[in-house]
This record gives sequence, C-alpha cells and structure tokens, in this order.
Amino acid sequence: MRHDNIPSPLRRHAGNPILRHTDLPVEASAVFNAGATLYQGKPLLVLRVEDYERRSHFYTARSDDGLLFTLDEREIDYPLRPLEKERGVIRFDMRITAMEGTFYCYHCSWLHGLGSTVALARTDDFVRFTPIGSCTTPTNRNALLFPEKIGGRYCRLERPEGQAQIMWVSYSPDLVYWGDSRPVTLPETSWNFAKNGAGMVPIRTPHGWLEVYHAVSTPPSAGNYYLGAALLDLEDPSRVIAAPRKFLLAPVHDYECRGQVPNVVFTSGAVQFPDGRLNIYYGGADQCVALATATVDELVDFCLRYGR
Ligand code: BMA
Repeated sequence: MRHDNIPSPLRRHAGNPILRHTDLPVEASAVFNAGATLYQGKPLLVLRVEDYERRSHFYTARSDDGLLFTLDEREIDYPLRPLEKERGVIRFDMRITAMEGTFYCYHCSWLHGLGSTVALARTDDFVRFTPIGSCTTPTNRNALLFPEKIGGRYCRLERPEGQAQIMWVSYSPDLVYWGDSRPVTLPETSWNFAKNGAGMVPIRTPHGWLEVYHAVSTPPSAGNYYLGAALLDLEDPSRVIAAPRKFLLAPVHDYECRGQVPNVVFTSGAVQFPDGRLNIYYGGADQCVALATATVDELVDFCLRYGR
C-alpha cells in the first residue's frame, strides 16, 4: 500500500528479497545486481553470483512470473578477451539491451592491477556470448546501450572517472569506437551528490527517455546508495528534461541495510511488460536481489511532477 506522504511511485515487493544466495543451487556467498530483460516473452535475469573467494560469476536465471527464478545448470561460459586473459578479470553488473533482434550486454570488466573498465557482448540465447570490441580504458563503469540508434548512431550511458562521478552519453557508428561524449548534468542533491550512474536501460516515452539510476550520497550518511529517476531528451540524451530532487528508493529495510556493503540499493535492470508494468530488480546491500514495481506512466508522472 502507498501513502500520500510518499512521493515515490515505487512499491517494494512484499516477499523481498526475492532471491538470496542461500536459495541458489551453486556455491554462493552473495547474489545481487542482476541484468534483466524479457526473453521470449518471459522475465530473464543475468545474476551476479559471488563465490566464497568473492569472485563474481554470471548465471542466467529464467522465470514465468518474474518472482521465482530458476538458474541455468552452468554459469555463463563467457569468452575472455585477450587483455582479460593476460591480466585476469572479474566481470559483473550486466545491463541487457534488446535491440535489432538480439541482446547486447554491457558489464564491468575489472582488470587485475588496472581497475574498472566496461565491455560489451551480444547473445541470442543467454548461453553463448560473443564479445564485441575491447575493454575501455579505466576507470569506467555503469555502461549500458540505448535500445535504438539516436541520430543514426549507437548510444550509451557510462560513467568515466572524473572530478564529478556522473553519467556521460557517448556515440558510436559500429559499437566498437566511441566518442562525441557529453556529460549528463542532474540537479545536485545530498543523496546524489557524490556519484551517479546508469541503472536500467532507458525506456522511450513521449516525454523523453525514462532512466532509473543509482546515486551515492554525501556524508554523514556516507556510502548510501539510492535510486533516482530522470527523463532525458529523445534526440540528445545528455539534455535532462526532468529529474526530481526527490529520490525513488533509499535503503531502509534490513535486506537493504545489512549485508556485504551496508545501505545499498542498486539497480542494473528492469523488465517492462507489454501493459506498461515495470519490474525493477535491485541489489540489496550487495547481498541479495529485491524487486520494486511501478508503471512507466507513474515514473514519468513522478519525473514531470517533481523534476521541473
Ligand atoms: C558500485 C558497484 C556495484 C555495487 C556498489 C555498492 O561501485 O561496484 O556493483 O553494488 O558499488 O557496493
């Protein structure tokens, strides 16, 4: 039930967290930050599963109802790029974009001794993955591909390291070479001041690209991760049309506050159903997978009402 004094339209699922590491049939010390999409009409997640060495693995998990997920028997056997092979890599936080009849997946490739980069792959079945291009230079993270070309070019959100740790938009003719980059300047609040980064793959609406992103606050609540929403211009997504100064979700519940990293809600994927309902999957405290729901219209209304 929602109350009138809560501006956010997001509703947490009553059964949260919907997935804990103890639910999994494989060695797991944590499961969180899942990529999400509809695959053949059904919800699919690519889970970040950490083993007891704190190494990350990708597992595909499939579902009929978006709540109960069954893991594929084997972890994704994801080919290594030459640099990943040379240095050693941990890959995590996949974001899945359905486009051109296939699925493009961005993820973080943390190269041993070099740091965080982002890299892209494609898949048709979430079993076999084909890397596209190389890893970016460090530091870069939180990349995702828009679901259609913008002005004839592919377009991505990313967060390169800078004085301000914020989202940027970049373009590419071929998914390999990227440039023409511009920052996305959101209004500064105490909950998004330290960092922000892309979360779910943006959804086209008549009012702009709807984006749900994560943000990090300033002290005294240091390290808290929040979710926020924004509408970005359809032709130039570096232009913010509406971005509420109110947050969408803050870590409050036990499963969001206690875990590997306390006080974290972090999304890397949502499933949009044909009737406009949206399942936003998010990691709680880098430990479990939780679910919050809203409709696309409710989120757009939230942006327009509080973000201009
Ligand atoms: C970010 C990413 C996420 C993680 C979050 C909170 O930098 O590494 O994978 O969920 O920190 O620890």
